[in-house]
Amino acid sequence: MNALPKDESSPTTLDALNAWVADVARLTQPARIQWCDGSDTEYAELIAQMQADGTLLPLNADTHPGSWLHRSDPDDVARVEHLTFVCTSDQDDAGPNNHWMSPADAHAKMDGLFEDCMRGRTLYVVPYCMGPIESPLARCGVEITDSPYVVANMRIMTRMGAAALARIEREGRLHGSGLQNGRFVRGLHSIGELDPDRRFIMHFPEELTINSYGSGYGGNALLGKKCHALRIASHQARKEGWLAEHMLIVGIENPQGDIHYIAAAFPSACGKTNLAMLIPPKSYREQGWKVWTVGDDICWMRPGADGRLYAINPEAGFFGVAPGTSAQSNPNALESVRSNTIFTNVGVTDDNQPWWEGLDDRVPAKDWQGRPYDKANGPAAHPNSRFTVSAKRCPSYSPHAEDPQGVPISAIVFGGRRASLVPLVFEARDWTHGVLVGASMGSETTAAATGAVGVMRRDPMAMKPFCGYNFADYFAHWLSFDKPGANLPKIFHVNWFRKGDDGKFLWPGFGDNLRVIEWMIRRVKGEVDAIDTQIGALPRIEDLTLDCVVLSEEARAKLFGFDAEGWRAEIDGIADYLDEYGDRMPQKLKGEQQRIAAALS
Ligand code: OXD
Ligand code: MN
Repeated sequence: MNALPKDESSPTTLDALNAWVADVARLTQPARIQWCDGSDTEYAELIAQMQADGTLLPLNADTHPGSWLHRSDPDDVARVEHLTFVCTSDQDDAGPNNHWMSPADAHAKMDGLFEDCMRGRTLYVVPYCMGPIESPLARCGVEITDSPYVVANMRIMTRMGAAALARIEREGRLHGSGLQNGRFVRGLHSIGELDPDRRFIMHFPEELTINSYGSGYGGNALLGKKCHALRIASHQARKEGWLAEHMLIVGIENPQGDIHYIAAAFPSACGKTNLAMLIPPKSYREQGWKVWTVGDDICWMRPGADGRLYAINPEAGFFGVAPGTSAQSNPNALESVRSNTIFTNVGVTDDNQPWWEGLDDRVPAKDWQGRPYDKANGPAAHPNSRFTVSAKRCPSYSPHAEDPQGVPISAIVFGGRRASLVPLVFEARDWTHGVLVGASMGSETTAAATGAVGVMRRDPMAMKPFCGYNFADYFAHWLSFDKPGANLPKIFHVNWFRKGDDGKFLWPGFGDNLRVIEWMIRRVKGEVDAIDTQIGALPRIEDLTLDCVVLSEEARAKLFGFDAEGWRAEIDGIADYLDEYGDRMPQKLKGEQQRIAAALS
């Protein structure tokens, strides 16, 4: 056995953490170990080091101070769902929705990959907290990585460093020793050789452990995000009676000053960031409507003493999709990324500003791979290029985003990218129906994961790539919230992406989506009636404030109408989908599907 690298620098006396770091160091053989404290000095040193070795390229310091460009390996640009596994002792616990490997096989495979993989590299120990440090809803983890790019991104995306370590120590002491000492999630990550054939993202929910090898890309490598805050957290949430969801959280303030918080689940790259940072249409702004961003990707919710669901955003930053972000689509995001931002895989202009398709009319000078821009090579920015920026930089960041108890949720919204059939908005008749609406969500795939784009797939609650356990058990968990004393939010479904016969979008989207949200809030407050149909309650068109929105006859019919024949086929498809989960699928959900099918026939 090789000697341990000397680690006199450990700032903690938490035995379980020191022992784990020592074990990992023994396995991976790094040249040195650095415990990250999250300080400005540490960040500046990491940036300087990455600038020196070319990992980060400086951007125009006049237009984008403190901002950097990272060009990833061209084979490492998105999440890899086919290489992502949930490793439970019983395969059925992972469910048909996950790739599964036995924990023993997965550990053996990963230990083989990790062996000696950090030779000549620094092993960074990154303590982090998902959620406000003082929040009882927050959960902590430690990521060990050999990528300074990951460390810098984790510092933006999480509460990383000394304060997180202090909480981990506090909880560790409370919970005593043992495998799950302190309940902190252990994430081990190495970029390895960045070889797609030696790349795996493994989750061990029963051990609160993540192993990720061979990718430096966001969702595969920033382990606090998808791996911890969704896959592992969903498993923890089920055990502890809360929900870990792929949802934005936004506060909508009306002219009277009342704020309603909405949590919305849309699949990756379907506009969560845009909705979270929405700018109200002019007439709404003039009346005093305001929008407050709490989170753009992940939402942890639990019932409060009053029976309502309270939500926190476990993240501290945005890892947003750059293409399509513009002064029209999302001015708040654009303002956020004017400084102190890490851009990944965008193009640059001739004066070295970050550039992506949809930003403006300028012609870029270089593409995301650093080649002189040539249309023949495809887009200048990779379709899944990203910005990483602190949430605090967002002009609409909510003053309540850091509230330890979270914000009360008035409505939950599900939505997908559906060119046909699905109307602009409908409301579920009750919680059970709402769970079915979420469970049967479908959407066309996007560039956020490798694989074909534009293919319709079922993506229940936008959690297909992220639920750390069997979907049948997940739906049962959702259903279990409907119990005496609960005061649950209303559930809605939206589709901003309905197309007309000419293939163009029928709804203007972006800021105008507030018109739909206003209707939801009026429904929550019991202020307006709706049209009851078999699929749920549809708005009466006159109840939406449509000033300045000109809709053709076709648009009105398709956005606000409902095609019974098309829905019959959809509901049959949903039955087939639920059946894929066999007997484990809750009878209550199947019953709900049957109720709608019968009503439609
Ligand atoms: C993301 C994703 O990065 O969902 O948020 O892929
Ligand atoms: Mn996401």
